Amino acid sequence: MVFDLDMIKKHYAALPGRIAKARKAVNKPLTLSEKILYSHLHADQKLENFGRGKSYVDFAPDRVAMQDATAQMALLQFMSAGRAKVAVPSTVHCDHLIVAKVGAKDDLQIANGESKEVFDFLSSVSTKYGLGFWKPGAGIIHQVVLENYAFPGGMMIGTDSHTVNAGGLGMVAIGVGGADAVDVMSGMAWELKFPKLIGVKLTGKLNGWTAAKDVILKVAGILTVKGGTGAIVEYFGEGATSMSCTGKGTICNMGAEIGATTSTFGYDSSMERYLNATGRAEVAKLANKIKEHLTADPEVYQSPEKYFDQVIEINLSTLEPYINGPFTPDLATPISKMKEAAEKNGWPLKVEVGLIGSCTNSSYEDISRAASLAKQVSDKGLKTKAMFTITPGSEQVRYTIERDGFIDTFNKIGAKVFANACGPCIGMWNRVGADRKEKNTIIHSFNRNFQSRNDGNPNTYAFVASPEITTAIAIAGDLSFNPMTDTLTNEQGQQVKLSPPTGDELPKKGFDVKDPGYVAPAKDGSKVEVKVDPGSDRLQLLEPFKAWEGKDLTRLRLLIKAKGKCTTDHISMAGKWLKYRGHLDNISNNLLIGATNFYNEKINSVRNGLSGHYDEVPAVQRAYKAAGIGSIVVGDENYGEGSSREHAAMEPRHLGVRAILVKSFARIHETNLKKQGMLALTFADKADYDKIREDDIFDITGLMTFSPEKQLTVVIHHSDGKIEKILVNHTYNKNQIDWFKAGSALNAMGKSRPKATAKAPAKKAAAKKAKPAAKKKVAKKSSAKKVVKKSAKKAVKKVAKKAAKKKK
Ligand code: MIC
Ligand code: SF4
Repeated sequence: MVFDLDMIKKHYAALPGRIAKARKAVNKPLTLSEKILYSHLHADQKLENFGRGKSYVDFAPDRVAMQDATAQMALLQFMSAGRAKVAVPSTVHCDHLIVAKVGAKDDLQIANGESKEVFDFLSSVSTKYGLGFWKPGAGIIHQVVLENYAFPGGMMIGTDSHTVNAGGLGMVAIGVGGADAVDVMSGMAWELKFPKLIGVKLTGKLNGWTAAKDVILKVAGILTVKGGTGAIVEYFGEGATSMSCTGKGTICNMGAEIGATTSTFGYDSSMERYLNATGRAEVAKLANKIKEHLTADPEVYQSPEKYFDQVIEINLSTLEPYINGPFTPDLATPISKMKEAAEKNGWPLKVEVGLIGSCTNSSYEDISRAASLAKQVSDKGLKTKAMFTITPGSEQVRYTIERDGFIDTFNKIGAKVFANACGPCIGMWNRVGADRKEKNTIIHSFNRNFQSRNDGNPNTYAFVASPEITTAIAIAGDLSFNPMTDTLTNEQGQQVKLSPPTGDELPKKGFDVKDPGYVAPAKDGSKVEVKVDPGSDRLQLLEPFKAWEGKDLTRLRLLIKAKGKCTTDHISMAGKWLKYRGHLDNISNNLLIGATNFYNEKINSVRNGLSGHYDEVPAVQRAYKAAGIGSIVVGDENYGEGSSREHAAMEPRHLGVRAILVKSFARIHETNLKKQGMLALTFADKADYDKIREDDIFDITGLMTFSPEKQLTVVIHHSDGKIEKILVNHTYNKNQIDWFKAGSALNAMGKSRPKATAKAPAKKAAAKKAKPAAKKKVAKKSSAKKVVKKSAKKAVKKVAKKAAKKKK
């Protein structure tokens, strides 16, 4: 089945004309990224030669994808938009809420029970508002998108940072927070600062042990976790065209780990083969007709340095496999240097678990190549030393690899096949013994390896590698094993070598699947009821955030000065907390519980400025909130790196933090903060980070004349009576300043909480007492007893009136 073929046809018909106009405006040959961006300008956006890294531009993406953990918040916001249907094709994918423990069948059954309320909510919202719904077990969002929806030259956004995976099929696909998705689903423009462009020229050809994953592991080593910020990475060259489409997907996927806005590849025969194999020959045919518009103009790839802001060249013929980590995906070590690096740094050499799969690496090619190694275990009389797990990316891949005997091969080495879901990649892994917090090593073919991410144990040293290297190292049980040079001792005491992996790019007998797990929306959704139980601890309707009070912010306390890496996993942990992604108050109990306090180097232990005592971060912030005192969070470089989860912005907003002041931000998180009405500020002089003391009190001034490119001032009142003033930068444009003033982007749009659409009482907690947050079990059924503020009631009435007027 080909989804949304008419939309693709329409886009392709208009493409040559749009590109010609853009070329005229830019007045030089165009990169692929520019062709896609310029051909997706919003109808109200004037065409001009946009400044890369400067101009804010309004776009009209073709589609939206959301996964269950972020879709809850996105759809709760969308429901307030007052629309009967989504404005562009949109889908919801249930993949993040399935705990990997026993194996696919049992785990799925448990998740379907435990998260029934959430899945029911998502499926009823989907059917009501016209979104395609992929039920639990159907697969991981990005694999399902690649198999069904991605198309060359298209543009999409998704509420997950790895939406960028679709660049493997020649799209510009960008990860965003839920509020951005609401804009596009509501038919509004989607704003993005026009990206800079990084060109990566791939020469040579992958061979032997090297896989597509090694390209991005190497690029991550070159560019680091923030080197791609604000840029699109465009890959080209003979090395690009000789690679499989899913391999390209892997490279684009992990572009999220270098902070890139997205990555992409020009249309080529590998994409045509993939479209054909996944039942979309019609799309391939259409794409073939306008081929030259689905890649850069020839001059660009001939002299890339003239057209890209930065060019990197990698020779695939000589590229070595890499292993990145621990704790950060950009710490790249070529496999031949791993022994030395591990010994020098004290990384445990014994590997406990090897995990393959995830949205990054679960293509047929990946699995078949890994299986060719697993097969050698029995052929060569070996025994696998580490535990081994597989999380297939989609039911289509799982069904096909089972049919082709690969699952059997993996079973023979004692592997566990988990559900087609995120599982261990996002801490949904009930790993036996993880609570003992022992120092140990694991290796996986996922994309991220932040501390505690996979199993909640901060002492798990997680390394990222290709599925091939992950499998070889799991067989050896040794991080320093280099399959290209080292031998293993088999059961007979002989020294044997693993032969390089082999596999098929696509299944020879074609893909197959019985139930792909797709549910189409109702033709007429108007009668469908969306229920949110007011006593639920999983779902909570949203209350509009308060508008700015119209004056400078004063007497703010310091909640935390975070030291070093502070990713969204540190700000709003996943794992068991994924459960509360639809309930803002409950999930706020994980606010910054993973961040390190600069002053005592402890995690989740900060000074309460009112009592002088140390307590957990959410508890301290709730105390400030109860006392009506605002606060600020101070952070280091690339604050908010990683995920698109807007909870990391909504939680501090909900609990009364007013500003986040850091050395630098990751793109999605900075936008999420702006969207939720927070102040996202950066030190004009990074050394001022050192001026912040634990018991300081802050004023933020200049807000009365808050305007683009005009610095604000933070006045620091030290406890010894000394006062220092520091300048802080921001990147708000006029529109975004309006969001701040209105309290959030949603407020600024004149949208508010659902009334006509959702079946739930209008009442809801507006005020809560301070409570010992993280320790305490999230209160069940507490909402029913919550206090209802008059102002909240008024707001609801107002909205209801507005909605009624609109309907007329
Ligand atoms: C991740 O890989 O960190 C996630 C979980 O997929 C997130 C989304 C989320 O937090 O729900 C992401 O990458 O955006
Ligand atoms: Fe899921 Fe992991 Fe991919 Fe995020 S990176 S979508 S958690 S598989």
